[in-house]
Amino acid sequence: MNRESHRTSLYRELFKRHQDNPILTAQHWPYPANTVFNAGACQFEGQTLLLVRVEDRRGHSHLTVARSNDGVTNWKIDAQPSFAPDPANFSEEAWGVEDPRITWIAEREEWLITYTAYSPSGPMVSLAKTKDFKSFDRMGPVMPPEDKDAAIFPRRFDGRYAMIHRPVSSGSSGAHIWLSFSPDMTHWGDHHVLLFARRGAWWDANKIGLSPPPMETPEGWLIMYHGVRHTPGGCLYRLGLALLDLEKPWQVLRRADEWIFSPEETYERQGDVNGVVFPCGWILDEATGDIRMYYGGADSCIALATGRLTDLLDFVQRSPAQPIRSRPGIAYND
Ligand code: BMA
Repeated sequence: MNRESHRTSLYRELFKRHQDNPILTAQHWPYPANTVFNAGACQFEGQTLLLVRVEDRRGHSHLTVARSNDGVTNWKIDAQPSFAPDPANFSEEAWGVEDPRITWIAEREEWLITYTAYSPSGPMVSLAKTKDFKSFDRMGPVMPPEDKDAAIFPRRFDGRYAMIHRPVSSGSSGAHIWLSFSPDMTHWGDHHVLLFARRGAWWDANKIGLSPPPMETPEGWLIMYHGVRHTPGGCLYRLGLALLDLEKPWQVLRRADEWIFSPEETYERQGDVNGVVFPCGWILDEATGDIRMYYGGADSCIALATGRLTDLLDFVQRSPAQPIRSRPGIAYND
């Protein structure tokens, strides 16, 4: 047992790494790639579908679909980029498209993809929709730079769509998670902070961002987010949990104090960017309550870890309650 697994074994393990990790690397790719990582995930036509961020050897990223029957093995990967940057028509994609999150919008019977469009003015949030993961209909950028780590809720609240995202401003004391609303998915407003980055020694001090899309559960919206800890040895990306009210998603009910997942294995600690676990997708099996979390390891591979919804809810429900907000727009910072 190495030092890292010894350290973990003292805590309750909410997500268990798959023994075949990493499950996808650039070596699996049907065309040249530098790295593959940070994939959106969903269950589509009976298969697990990953929308994988692929970085080429210019440093620019595009997205490519990979499908598997069991979500672990025998991935069928599109022979070419499935969603390549289109800078001629969408100049905000000049430096690539990154980190997709996928949401099924039942009332529209289509998948919504939020992704980072890397523009020369900085990263911004863009939207695209698809019904088949073959053709994609861009809806354009919806948040100016710098903004990323966005995902749409699968349903409306009082007639409005809601999106979580992470703007960064030079004048603020940190990079926090925000919530915004829209009547049409094009025009967004009513912006306010949902979760503040903590300060000082906390694992989620100064910079946080949403990881996979919010997951609807009977107890509320389950939120997984990453916290970025700056250390003399570089950054550490770790994951934590929060719970939002089902009908008032601006109300944070619970926020766990401790991280629940952290770079430990070699494929998480060493790569193009050391010390990163970065999930953009998780899939709940409604029948069993099992959750599969797909995450990028060290910006160099895709790995899988599984947990149980009941364990996650139990953990987050025992976490500190958060201040009551009577309406969106009111936020508190400690
Ligand atoms: C974040 C994002 C992720 C990346 C992470 C670590 O800012 O850009 O795509 O995995 O940094 O490099």
